[in-house]
Amino acid sequence: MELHERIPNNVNLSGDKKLQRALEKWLPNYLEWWREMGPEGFQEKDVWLRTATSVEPEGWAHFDYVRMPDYRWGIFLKPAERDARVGFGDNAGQPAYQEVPGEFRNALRRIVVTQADTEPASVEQQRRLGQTCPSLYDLRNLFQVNVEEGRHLWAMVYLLHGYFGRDGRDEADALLERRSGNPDKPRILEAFNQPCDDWLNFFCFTMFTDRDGKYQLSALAESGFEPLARTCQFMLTEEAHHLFVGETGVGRVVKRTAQLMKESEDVRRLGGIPFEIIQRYINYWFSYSLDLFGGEISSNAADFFAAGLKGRYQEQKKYTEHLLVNDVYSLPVIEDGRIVEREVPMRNALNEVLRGEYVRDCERALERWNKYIADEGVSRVLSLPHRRFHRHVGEYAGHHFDVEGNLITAEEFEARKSEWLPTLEDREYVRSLMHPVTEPGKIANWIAPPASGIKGKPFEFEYVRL
Ligand code: BYC
Repeated sequence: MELHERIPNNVNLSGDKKLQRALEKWLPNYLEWWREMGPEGFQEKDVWLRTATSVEPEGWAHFDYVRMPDYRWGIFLKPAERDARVGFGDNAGQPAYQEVPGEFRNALRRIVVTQADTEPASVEQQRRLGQTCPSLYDLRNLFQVNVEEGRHLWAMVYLLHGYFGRDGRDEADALLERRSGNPDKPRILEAFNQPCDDWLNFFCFTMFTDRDGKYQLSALAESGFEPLARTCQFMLTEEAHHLFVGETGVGRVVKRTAQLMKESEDVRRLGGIPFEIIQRYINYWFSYSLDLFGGEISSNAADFFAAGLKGRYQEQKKYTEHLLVNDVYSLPVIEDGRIVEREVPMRNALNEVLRGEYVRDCERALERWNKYIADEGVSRVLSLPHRRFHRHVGEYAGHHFDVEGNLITAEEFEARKSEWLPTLEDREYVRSLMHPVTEPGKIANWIAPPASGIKGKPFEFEYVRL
C-alpha cells in the first residue's frame, strides 16, 4: 500500500507517472467539488471516521478523528487473483480481460460512468442533512457514508483515467460538473435527482437506494474485466456499513413510533412519525430504487452477460451453469391493456433476475421492522408495494398500478396517490420534526437510540467534535 502518497493507493501509482499526473490534476478539482457540494457547515470539524488502511478482509480499517477534507481518498483494489478467468457468458473460461476489450469499450465506459455518477450525486443529495441530525452518532454515520461515497468516486475515476484514455478523462471531468436535481445538468439516474432533505428520506435512501448499489456492485464484482471486478469487490466491503445505517435507521424510527403508539394513537401529538407516513416513504424509495435495475427485458443486459462483463448476484457462488444459452424466463407484461405472461431468453431478463434478489433482501428487512412493532405489542404491519407500482423505467412505466400490482387507470391512480406516496403535507410534517440534537448521549424524540455505538464506543461518545 502506498498510504502516504498524495493519492494513497495499492495500484503502484508511483510506477505509472502519466496516470499519477493525470489523477493529481483531477485531485484539486475533486477537492473543490467536495468543498462546494460536500456536507455543509462541518468541513472543519473533527469526525470519528473509519479510514481504509489495507484491503485485507480482517483489520482493513482504522478509526480516528479526521477533518473530512483530509480524509484519505484513495484507490484501493482487492489484490489480483492468479490466473483470473472470465466467469460467464460466451467467453467463459478465457483469461480475464486486463485491458478494455475494444468491442466492449463503449458499453463498459457507460457502466463505469453510470456507477461513478451515483457516488457524488448521493453526497450532493445529503449535503444539508448534518444541520438537522437526530444525534451525534447519526451525524457521524452520515459523514462516514459521505466520505466513502467520495472514495468510491475515486475508485471509478481511477478506472476511467487508467483504462479509457482521453474519453475517460473527459468523463471524469464531467462527473464533477453534473449536479443532483439540476434541470440543466442532472445526474444520470433519476433516484439520484430526488431530494433527500430529511432524515427519514436519508434512512430510506441508504436502505433502498444504497442496496441497489450492493447488487449492481456485486454483479460488477464478477466482471471479466478484472480491474473493474477488483475495484467493486473492495467497494462492497465499505458498502455494508451504508446498508446498516439505512436498515437500522428506518428500524429505529419504526420502533420509536411503535413505542409512542402505546401512549397514544395520535403519534403526531407526541412528536413521532405516523406509520402511514413511514409506509409512504417506503413506497416512494422502494419504487424509485427498483427503476435503477433497468428494463425487465434488456438487450444491454444480455450483451453485458454474453461479453462476460456483468454477471448475476454471486454468479460463481450461487450458480453452476454460467452460459444461459437456452434458458428462458417468464414475466408479466402489459399487452392490450391486460397483464399477460411472456417468455423471454434468460439473458435478456437478467436485470429482472437481479431485481428479484434485491426484492427478497428488502423483504427480509421489512420482516425485521415488523418484528420491532410486534415486540412493542402494537398491531400494524409495514409492507413493500408491488414491484409494478410507481415505475418509471421498463415494462410497467407508462401504466398505472395500485400497491398490490393491479392495473388501474391514470384517474384511479391520481385519486389514490396521496394514500400511497408522500404528500407535500407529509414532507412538511417530517421536516418540522428535524431539529438538531448535538449533545453527546442525547437523541431526537422521533427516533429510538441504536442498540450499540460504533466499534465498541458507547452511544454517548463524542463522535463529532462541534
Ligand atoms: N434511469 O436495457 P435497459 C449505487 C436507460 S447505486 C435512466 O433497460 P440497462 C449507489 C438505459 O441507459 C448503483 N435511464 O437498462 C447508491 C438505456 O438507454 P439507451 C449504480 C435508464 O442498460 C447509493 C435504456 O434505458 N450502479 O452504487 O440494462 C449511493 C434501456 O435500458 C435507467 C449501476 O447502475 C434508469 N434507472 O440497465 C451511492 C451500475 N435504466 O441505451 C451509490 C451500472 C435504464 O436506450 N449501470 N435506463 O440509450 C448499469 O449496469 C445499467 O446502466 C443500468 C441500466 C442497470 C442502470
